[in-house]
Amino acid sequence: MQNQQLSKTLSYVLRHKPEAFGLQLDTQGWIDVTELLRALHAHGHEVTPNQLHEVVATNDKQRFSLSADGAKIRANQGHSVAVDLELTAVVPPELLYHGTATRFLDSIRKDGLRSGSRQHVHLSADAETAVTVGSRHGKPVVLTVQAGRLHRAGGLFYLSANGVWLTEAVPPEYLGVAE
Ligand code: HQG
Repeated sequence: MQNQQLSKTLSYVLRHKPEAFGLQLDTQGWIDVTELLRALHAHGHEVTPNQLHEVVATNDKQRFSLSADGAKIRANQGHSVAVDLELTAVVPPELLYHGTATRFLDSIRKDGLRSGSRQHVHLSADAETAVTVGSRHGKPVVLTVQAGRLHRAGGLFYLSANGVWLTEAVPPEYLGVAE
């Protein structure tokens, strides 16, 4: 399997559907590396520990982490299965960004940002990243999120191990359209 394909498979297994490979994440989202490689092998994918390490190290968004002893692997964010990433709530910057597609704007103006199938709403620290995120869904548009104000009102913010800001939901009154 090519590295990019392996990265996609890892996202699928570690964020969304471990059971598709007969696997189960632990409470914190970890899977035993040996078990993972065995399960991939059982599904016809030959992946060596070296290739796995290379994909973790070189992944463009640093999507995955290995445990300190290298025995376990997990996704840093993006889960739809319930996991506890043991993130500590932190004070966000005053302004964060959310990239989305223009076709979602009416609904977002009405309901705010919802996490949908994922555990969190994903926010970006800069507008450029948000454009890339939004482009995945169609014609991109970047929304500003008044994160500081929402935090002072009791909203909880987390920073994933790979620099993605996470929060539970953003009500419409905290949103604007970036210039
Ligand atoms: C939209 C990628 C209608 C939301 C990225 C988004 C990110 C609403 C879509 C990570 C809505 C969900 C997550 C509402 C939100 N009405 N649409 N009320 N509230 N939406 O893929 O943020 O490459 O689940 O704007 O870089 O696009 O996978 O979330 O367009 O970090 O590592 O519903 O995935 O990272 O889409 O992306 P997604 P996202 P990876």
